[in-house]
Parts: sequence; C-alpha cells; structure tokens
Amino acid sequence: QTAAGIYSWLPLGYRVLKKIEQIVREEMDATGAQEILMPTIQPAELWQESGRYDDYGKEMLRITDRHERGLLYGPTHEEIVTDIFRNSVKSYRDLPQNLYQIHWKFRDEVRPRFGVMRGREFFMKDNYSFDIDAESARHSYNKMFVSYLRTYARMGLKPIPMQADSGAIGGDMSHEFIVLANTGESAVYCDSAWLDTDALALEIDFENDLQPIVDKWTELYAATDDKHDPENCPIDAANLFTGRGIEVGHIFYFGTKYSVAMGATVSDDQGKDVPVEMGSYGIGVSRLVGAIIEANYDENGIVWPESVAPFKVGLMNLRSGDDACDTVCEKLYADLNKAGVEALYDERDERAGVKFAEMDLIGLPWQVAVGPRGVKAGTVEIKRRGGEREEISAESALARLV
Ligand code: 5CA
Repeated sequence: QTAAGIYSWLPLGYRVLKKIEQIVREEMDATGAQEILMPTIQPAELWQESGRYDDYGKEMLRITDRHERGLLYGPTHEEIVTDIFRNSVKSYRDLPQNLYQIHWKFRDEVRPRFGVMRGREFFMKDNYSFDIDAESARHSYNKMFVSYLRTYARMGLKPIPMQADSGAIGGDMSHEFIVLANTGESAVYCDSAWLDTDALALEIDFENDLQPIVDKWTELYAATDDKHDPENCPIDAANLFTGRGIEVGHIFYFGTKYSVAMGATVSDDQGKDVPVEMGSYGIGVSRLVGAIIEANYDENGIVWPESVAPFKVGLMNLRSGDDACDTVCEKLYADLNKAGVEALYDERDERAGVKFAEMDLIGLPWQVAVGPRGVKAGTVEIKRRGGEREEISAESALARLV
C-alpha cells in the first residue's frame, strides 16, 4: 500500500493482474467488442452536460489545472465514451458498437478496505454498448451477461449473476456478478443448484439469440442480503445455500439516459435523428486478484487456479551451491523456459523447510524440489499444490509440466 487505498503492484501480484487482464481481454474480443484507451483525467464540462457532476459527490476526485479549468480523475467513463461516440458515429449503419478499455479508475471511497478489493485507485475493465433500439440493446446486454459467465469461470471462479440496483450509473436493468468466498463483503442466499453450475460447458454463438441462456441462468434463486427476505424466500431450507460473496462485476442497461443528455444521436433508416440506446459493463480486474485468493486458499497459503497463477511451477534447489543439484536445476529451468512453461526458480541459500513453506504460501500449481539425495538416485520430487509428493526423473517431471 502506497497510500490509503492506493497500491503498487509487485512482481508476483502484477503477473496475476496481467493474467486476469488477458482473460478479460480475450473474452471481450470474442464478443466482437473493440479495445480502446481513454484518459484517466477527464474535463468537468462533460459531467456537467450529463448532469452527474454535482450528483456524484465526494467519491469523485476533483482537480483544478493551472488555467483554473475543472478536471477530475475518472471514476467511470460513460461521459467520455458518449462524447467519443457522438463525434465519430452518425448513422445507424455503423451500429451496433461496443467499446472497451482496461484501465485505472479512482473513487475516493470513505473506507477503503480489504486491500485491493476495495481500493480508491483500482483497475477496471469497462465497456459501453451503442444500439439503434431497445431490442438490439438487449442483445448487447445479453452478450455481456453470457461473456461474463465465461470470463469468471476461466479464472476458476463460480459466478452467480444477481439482479441489482443500478445506483450511480442509473438505468432500468442491471445484474451484479458475485463469486462465493468466506470473507466476502455481502451475505449471499441462493439455490444450492448454483454450486453445480459450469459456465464453461456453455456452447455460445454470440450472434444467436442469447435470451434462453440468460433466462436459464437467472431462473435459479440468488440474492444478496439487501434483497433476500427470509419470510418470502422461494427456496426451502434444505436447498438454500447461505454463504458470503464478492461482487466482481456489474452490468447496466440504461437506454438513452446519457445519449439524450449529451446529444449522442444517429440518423435512422428514415433519415431521422434518434438517441442511441446504451449499456455499460464493468469487471473489477484488480479486485479479482483479491477475490481469487479469497476463493482459493488453504491452511498453508494461496492455491492459484492454473489460468491466473503468477508462474505454473516453483522449482526449488534444496542445496544451492552443490554442483550436482545446481546442474539438474539449471537444466530443468532452461528446459521449462524453452518449452514456454513459466517457472519460478528458488536458488536462495535457505533451509529446505523455509523453501517448502514459502512455495506453499505463494501457491503455484506445481512444485519441483531438487535435493542431493534425489539427484544421486536420479530423481526429483514433484507435487501439485495441496497434493502428494512423487519421486520421478527430471525428464518425466519436465514431460508432465509441458
Ligand atoms: N460504469 C459501470 C460499468 S463500466 C461501473 O462503474 N460499474 S461499477 O461501479 O459497478 O464497477 C464495476 C466493478 O468494478 C465492480 O463490480 C467491482 O468489481 C469493481 N469495483 C468497484 N469499486 C471498486 C473499488 N473501490 N475497488 C476495487 N474494485 C472496485
């Protein structure tokens, strides 16, 4: 922590952040959305146009430049993207559009807490859809809904979409995506059938009607504490799962709220100017680093899902400086690198016990330990994080990891 709610990213955490970012990017690209990059510093005028400048309150960090012009550090980007849209898109023929960025936001939260889970400066994927009418906007919303299910599942998480209030963003349709974790901020009540869902089993063609998938994923009961009413719960006690969860994403459909206020119109097929229908969609990329840890740990430390682990393998030289151990380690490390397997090599002059404990703590999916006894017998020790140790040859270890 560099200042309250403001973080620097050190090597291991930064690698995880980049892995998460890349999964988010791939899943966004798969929906046909296009990546852009908008400034973090925004002019106050755009927010005066939308009417949110005064409403947003103290969470917005307001800045004045040397010419006394009002600026702010963006807490979200509806205004900027609407301005970009109105300057560049004029015809219904150029719709639909879906633009995303992965960038820093700042919200001056009263109580930043739980580390990167509720920061003031945080990394978010935000995207914005533009459609000619409500029906097509609904399809854009559904695309994001389905894409989010896949995105979180690829990170080893079980996402539960829940109806939500749209708060400061506004609008009339909104879902939060919650992942289960014991230390989550909100209490979650849901049908225990949620625990058996698997979003990666979905066959998706984003051009098809996605409403049936959305309906299927919203028919099971799920609510956070502010919406759950024990008196009127549709699930009987035996099938009700009660736990805690973390909000890792939020999607909104708000129609013409910003396009009317800011004059973002296109000409329709009759040549008439109509305001575009919009939605916005957020994923808490830096929050996910914390959320994935909270959902995946045991008494010895973190248990990273392989898709987001900072490295796939931790290679421990249990007797650094011993020629035989050094040779086996260095060859294995070079071979892993050559094969494109990300490996962390612990060659410090530390006791074996310390190395094992720290390797468990950082939670890489695989561990390989090379010690003098094994080297003499032609073996190394391999184990999955949390699994059993096995003694095999260095070549077999390499084969298993590639
Ligand atoms: N403009 C909309 C969508 S682009 C928006 O800003 N939505 S949001 O406010 O719900 O934020 C999107 C996601 O960012 C949240 O679901 C959450 O996962 C993450 N997030 C929000 N506030 C913070 C924070 N203070 N620290 C870390 N992550 C946050």
